[in-house]
Amino acid sequence: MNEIVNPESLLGAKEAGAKESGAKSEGVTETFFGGCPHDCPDTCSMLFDVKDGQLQGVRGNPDHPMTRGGLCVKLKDYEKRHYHPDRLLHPMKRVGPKGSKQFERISWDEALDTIVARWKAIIDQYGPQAIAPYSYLGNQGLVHGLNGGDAFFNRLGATVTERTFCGEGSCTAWLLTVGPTAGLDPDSYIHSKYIVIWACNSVSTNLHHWAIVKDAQKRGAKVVVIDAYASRTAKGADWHIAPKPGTDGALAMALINAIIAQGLVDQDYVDNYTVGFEELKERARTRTPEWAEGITGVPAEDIRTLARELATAQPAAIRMGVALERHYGGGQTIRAVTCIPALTGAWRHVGGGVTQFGVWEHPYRFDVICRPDLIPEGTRVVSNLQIGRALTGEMQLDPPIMSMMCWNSNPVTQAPETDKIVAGLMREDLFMVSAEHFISDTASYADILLPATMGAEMEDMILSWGHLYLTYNTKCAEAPGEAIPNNEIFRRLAARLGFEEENFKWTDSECLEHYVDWSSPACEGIDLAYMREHGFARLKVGTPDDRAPHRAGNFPTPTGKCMLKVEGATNFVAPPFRQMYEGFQPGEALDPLPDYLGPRESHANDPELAARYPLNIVSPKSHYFLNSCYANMEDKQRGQGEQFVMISEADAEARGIRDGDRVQVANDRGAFKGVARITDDVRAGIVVATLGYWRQLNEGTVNSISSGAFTDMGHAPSFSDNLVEVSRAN
Ligand SMILES: Nc1nc2c(c(=O)[nH]1)N[C@H]1C(S)=C(S)[C@@H](COP(=O)(O)OP(=O)(O)OC[C@H]3O[C@@H](n4cnc5c(=O)[nH]c(N)nc54)[C@H](O)[C@@H]3O)O[C@H]1N2
Ligand SMILES: Nc1nc2c(c(=O)[nH]1)N[C@H]1C(S)=C(S)[C@@H](COP(=O)(O)OP(=O)(O)OC[C@H]3O[C@@H](n4cnc5c(=O)[nH]c(N)nc54)[C@H](O)[C@@H]3O)O[C@H]1N2
Ligand code: SF4
Ligand SMILES: [Mo]
Repeated sequence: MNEIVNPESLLGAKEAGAKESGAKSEGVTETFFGGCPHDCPDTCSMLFDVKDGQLQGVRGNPDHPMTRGGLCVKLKDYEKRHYHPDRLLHPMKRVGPKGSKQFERISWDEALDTIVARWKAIIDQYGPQAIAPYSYLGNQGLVHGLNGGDAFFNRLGATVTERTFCGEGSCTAWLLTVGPTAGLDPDSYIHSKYIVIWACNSVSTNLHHWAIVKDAQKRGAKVVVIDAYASRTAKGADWHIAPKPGTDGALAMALINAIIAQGLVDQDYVDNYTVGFEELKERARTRTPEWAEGITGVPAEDIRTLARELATAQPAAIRMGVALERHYGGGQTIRAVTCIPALTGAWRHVGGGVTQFGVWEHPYRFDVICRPDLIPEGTRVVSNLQIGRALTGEMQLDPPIMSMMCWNSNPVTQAPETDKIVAGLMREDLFMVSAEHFISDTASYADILLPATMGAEMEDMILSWGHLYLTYNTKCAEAPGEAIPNNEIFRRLAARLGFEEENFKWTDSECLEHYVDWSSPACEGIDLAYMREHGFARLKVGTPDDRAPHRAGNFPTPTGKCMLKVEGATNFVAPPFRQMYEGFQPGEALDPLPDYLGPRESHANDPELAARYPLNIVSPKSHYFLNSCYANMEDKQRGQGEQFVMISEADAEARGIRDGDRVQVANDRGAFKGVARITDDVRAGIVVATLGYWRQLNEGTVNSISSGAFTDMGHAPSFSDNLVEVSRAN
C-alpha cells in the first residue's frame, strides 16, 4: 500500500504560487487523505491515490473506526466522476431557449462580469432581495459547502433562502426534548442488546453504521427495523415492523402507553431526570396498542412486545432516520420517540438511548462560516421547498425574484412541486446562474454556467452530521479545464463587488483556521496541522466504549432534564443547516406534549382527495445514487435500473397492471413514469419509487407529485405525505 504523505508542504507551495501539487511528484503515485463530501451520515475518511496530478483511485481509510477501509457503491470509483466525459469544464452562457441546454464557452472574466452587471442592474431596479441564493449540502465541506455562498449573499442583502430539505423538523423536535446533544453515539451500538432502526434504510444510506449494527447482531443484539416497506435494511433485520407511512406517531404513542401499562417505567430515572411524566402518562392513557393497530396496521400484540423488549433488553438503542419527519405529524412523532429512552432508563447504559445527528457536538462556528450578522434587518426568508411558488409568483413577493444562483443543490429533481420550479426557471426575465459539476436538471435552465471543482481538487474539512469525527480533505489533484472551487467563485464575485470584510479574502486554509472552534474542549489536542497529518480525529466527547452522556440526566435543555412536556413552545426552524439568521418570527404555539398527528393526505383526513388518489407514495433514496448525483453515470444506472414503481399484487391487479408495464404515477401536482415492479415488499395501498433519477433522462421524477407543504415543525418537507394514482402508461 502507498504511504500517506503529509500534504502540508504541497499546500504551502500551492499558496505561494508554485506549480499544482500533483506536478511535484511526477510519475509517482502518492496517497492523500480525503473526506467524502456528499450529504451522508457516514462522512467517510478516504485515501486518494494521485499520480501526475490525476486522481487514480480512492479507498476507504482503514484506520478510521467507522469507515473501516470500505466505501459504498456510489463512491468506490469516485475518480470516474472526476473525469466523467460530461463534466462541466468551462464557464458557459446560454445561446438557445431556456432549458434547451444550448451553451457556448466563455471566459471566467466574461462570466463573472456578466453576473455582476446583471445583479447590479437588478439591485438598482428592484433592490438586492430580488436576488435569491439556492444551495444545500451537495458539498458538505465547511469551506465549499456551507461557506462562501451564505456569507456572500448575506452581505449582498439577498433574500434568505431557508434550507429545510432534511432534518430541520427533526432538529426542532430534538432540541425541544433533549437539547443540542449528539445523544447515543453511533459507534456505541456495538454495546447495544436491542437496536431499533426507525425509518432509516441503513444498508443504502448509513452503510458504515449498518456494519456496526451487524456486528452487534452477531454478538446477540436483536435488530428491529420499522419501515413503511421491506427495504434492504428491513430484510436484514430480525424483525420488520411495517406501519403505514406517516403513522409512526401513533406507534410511538402506543409504545409509551404500553411501557407505562406494563409497569416498565424506570421510575427513578423519570423522577430525577425528566419533566412532565404525569401529563405524558395522562396523554398516553387512551393511545393504546389497539387504538394504534387501527391506524398503523401493526398488530397490538406486536406493539406490546416491542414495548416490553425495548424496556427490558438493555442497552436498547433507537436510530431515527430522516424519513420519520416527512409527514404532517413528523415533529410530534420525533418528540414521542425521543421520550422513550428516558421512560425506560436506556440512557443509563453505554449503547442505550436514541441517535439523531452527531452534528450537535461538533464545534463548527456556523456564525463565522455563514455570517448571519451581515443580513440586513428585515430581510425576507423564502423556503427552498417552495421555490417554485416563489419563482412563478404564486407566492406574492415584492420585489419578485429576478435572479437565482444555484450551487450544491439540484432542486429540479430534489425539491417538491417540480412542475412549478420548471415553470419558474423558464421565465424569460429570470437571470439564472448555476455552479455545477454537470449540466444537472437545474443547471439546464441556467443563463450562466460555472464549472466547480470536485472532491480531490480542493482543500476542506467535511461537516459530519452522522458521527463524532472531524474529517479532513486534501487538495491533491489538478482541476480539469477551468473548474474552480465554490469558495473561489464567491471570493472573485466579492472582490468584483468590492466587499471589504476580511472573510471574503481568506484562503481556504485560513477559512479552516476560523471555521472550527479549535479551542473548544471537544478539540483538545486537535488542530489543523493534526488534521492534515491524520486525516480524521475523534472529538473529545467520550469514547464509544464509555460514552453515556445522559446516564444522570445532564440534558442541554433549560431544565437540564429530558422534556417530556414543554410549556409555551412555539414552532421554530432549528439550526444548523437552515442558513443562519436572526429574527425568525415565532410560529404557531406547539402542543406541550407529544401526540399523534396523522398525515395530511390520507383517507382519514381527506377522503375526497383519497377517492381520486388512493395510493400513498414513499420516495426514499436510491441505493446507487446519492440524491441526484451519479444518476447520470452509466455504471450506477446499471446497478440501480430504470425508475421503478413498487406496487402490491392487489393494487396492480385492480388497475390491470402487469409486472414490467410502464406506468404513470400522478396527482394534481404532476406526474412521472416508471416501470411497475409487482412485489410483496410493499403492502396494498402503498407504492414506492426511489429518488434521484434525472428528469432529462426520464419522464418526470418522483418530486413531480410531491407537495411543498410544511410539516408540523421546522418547515420540514412532507415527502412521505402524498397521495397518488397509478395507471398503465401508453
Ligand atoms: N421525494 C424526495 N425528495 C427528496 C428526498 C426524499 O427522500 N424524497 N430527500 C431530500 C433530502 S434528505 C435532501 S438532503 C435533498 C438533497 O437535495 P440536493 O442537495 O439538491 O441533492 P443533490 O442531488 O445531491 O444535489 C447536489 C448538486 O450539487 C452539485 N455539487 C456537488 N458538489 C458540488 C460543489 O462542490 N460545487 C458545486 N457548485 N456543485 C456541487 C451536484 O453535482 C448536484 O447536482 O433532497 C431532498 N429531496
Ligand atoms: N444510497 C444513498 N445514500 C444516501 C442518500 C442517497 O440519496 N442515496 N442520501 C443521503 C441523505 S441526504 C440522507 S438525509 C440520508 C437519509 O437516509 P434515510 O434516513 O435512510 O432516509 P430515506 O432513504 O429517505 O428513508 C429511509 C426509510 O424510511 C422509510 N420511510 C419513508 N417514510 C416512512 C414513514 O412514514 N414511516 C416509516 N416507518 N418509514 C418510512 C423509507 O421506506 C426508507 O426505507 O441518506 C444519505 N445517504
Ligand atoms: S456516500 Fe456515504 S458511505 Fe459512501 S463514501 Fe460517502 S460518506 Fe461513505
Ligand atoms: Mo438529506
